[in-house]
Amino acid sequence: MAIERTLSIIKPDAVAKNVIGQIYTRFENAGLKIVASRMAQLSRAEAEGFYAVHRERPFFKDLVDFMVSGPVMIQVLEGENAIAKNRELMGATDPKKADKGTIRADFADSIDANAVHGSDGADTAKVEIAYFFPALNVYSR
Ligand code: RTP
Ligand code: MG
Repeated sequence: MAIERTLSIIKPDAVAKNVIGQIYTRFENAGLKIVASRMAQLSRAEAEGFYAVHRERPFFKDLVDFMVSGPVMIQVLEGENAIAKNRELMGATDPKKADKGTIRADFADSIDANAVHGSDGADTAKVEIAYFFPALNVYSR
């Protein structure tokens, strides 16, 4: 299986709940390495650019409002099958539908405040990693 990288964001609700460490532990226990990370307060322009694929969706404004409502923790995760593995750890978009023991089941309150983001495929992972991290700031080991 290929070693992959994926872009993960701990969203403002989970940062406010003080569970960054608990979520990082889940990544580590699943064999995913954190190879870049930084905390950021996203501007509206950054959040809109990041979620540009959803620009025409009815929830776009709520999504952007939420993503700029407080600091986020952004990281690159690296490991075997990292993209799918992270999506598995996250659980379904709507926490009410998320499997027991997933990050969203345990830490998310609603489909809007749903604790984490994870890239949904190899192409988006590449674009999303480049969006937040210049190559020199990602550390393989
Ligand atoms: P994400 O991109 O944040 O990792 O979440 P996802 O792949 O599971 O879901 P996606 O379809 O990409 O949607 C992005 C975010 O928009 C919000 N959303 N709201 N009200 C709604 O019907 C609705 N649908 C999506 C969610 O916060 C979702 O994480
Ligand atoms: Mg998505």
